[in-house]
Amino acid sequence: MLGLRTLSMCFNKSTMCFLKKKHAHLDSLLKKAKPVQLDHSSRILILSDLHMGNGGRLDEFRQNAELLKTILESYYLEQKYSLVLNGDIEELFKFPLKSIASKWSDFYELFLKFRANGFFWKTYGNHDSALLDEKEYQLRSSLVESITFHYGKETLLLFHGHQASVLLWEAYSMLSRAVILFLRYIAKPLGLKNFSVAYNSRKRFSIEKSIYEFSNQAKIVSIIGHTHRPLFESLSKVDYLNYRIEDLCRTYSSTESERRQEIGNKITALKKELDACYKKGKIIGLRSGLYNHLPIPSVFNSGCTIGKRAITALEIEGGTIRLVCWYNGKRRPTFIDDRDHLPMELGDTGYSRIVLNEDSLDYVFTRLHLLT
Ligand SMILES: [Mn+2]
Repeated sequence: MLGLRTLSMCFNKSTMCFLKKKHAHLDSLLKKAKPVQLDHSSRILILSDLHMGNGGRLDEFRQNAELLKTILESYYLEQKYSLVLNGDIEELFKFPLKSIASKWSDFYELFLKFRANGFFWKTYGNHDSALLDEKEYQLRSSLVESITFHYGKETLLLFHGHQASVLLWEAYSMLSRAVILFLRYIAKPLGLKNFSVAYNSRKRFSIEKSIYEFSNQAKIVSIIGHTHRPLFESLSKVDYLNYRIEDLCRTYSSTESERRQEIGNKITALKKELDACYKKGKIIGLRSGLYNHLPIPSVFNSGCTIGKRAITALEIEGGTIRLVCWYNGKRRPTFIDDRDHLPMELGDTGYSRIVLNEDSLDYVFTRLHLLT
């Protein structure tokens, strides 16, 4: 009995220690972040996980490169947005920087143009932290580990997200060179994909959860990338659909009969989309929900730009934060019809943007303070 109790106490103690250590990393990101002041005229685009390669078959960036270039040039630059690239921009696990920089040099020039609109910052992730050793790197003066946006008295912290995994973080700092060489010369020829955290849903969940706990404790909003899964107000797509359906069911019963058909149709469409998510989840091990209680809107994730059909991104415009999706009109993702917002076509480019979710920062922080 005593043995078991001692064992469990030791276990709890080491778990606590582990959590403390994990949060200490995140805390230091908050302390040493590059500060940026937001105001009512701020316009900021946040992208992450481009995973740029050498333009060859294994380059995951390639398929959406044209789409990304077009929207940066013809939309965000023109609309006076500043730019944050939130980590894993270069895929240095698979390709040497030289080959990436020579293939995509026009993107480097394009990124730097955003300085004229306000700023251009770039955080590093686990796949491109080796940039710190590159003296000749073209975007070196924009490279930081974390950024804070100051919105009135409130703080938003931007970082890639891999720092939440202590084991990963420590392993990388000790073994990074060996890991990089292994991945570049052994994993690449074999076409191994599974080494990336993006493909492991349990790891993904534990990283999101620890950033969620940290953010709630510090009463800040964290904006991350890394897991390749978009989050808005701490909710994944599955969580969001669940809430929407519940909400519509409630509305349905209190609505006069003429409008019920329309709401009923919407519920059916959302239900179909949700079922499709669960079906897919069987294969990729999708986990719904970070929590079983009231969600606190403290974690946002921009998703990635290497999606099969689309690019997701976060926009901040004045006091509003949005999750948006850009796609090629010919290869339209299936969910688009069920949303409240209508897609906007970008001139005659064939590309469209749709707002997946949007809220005011005042609401986000009010809810954060009321519920933590
Ligand atoms: Mn990453």
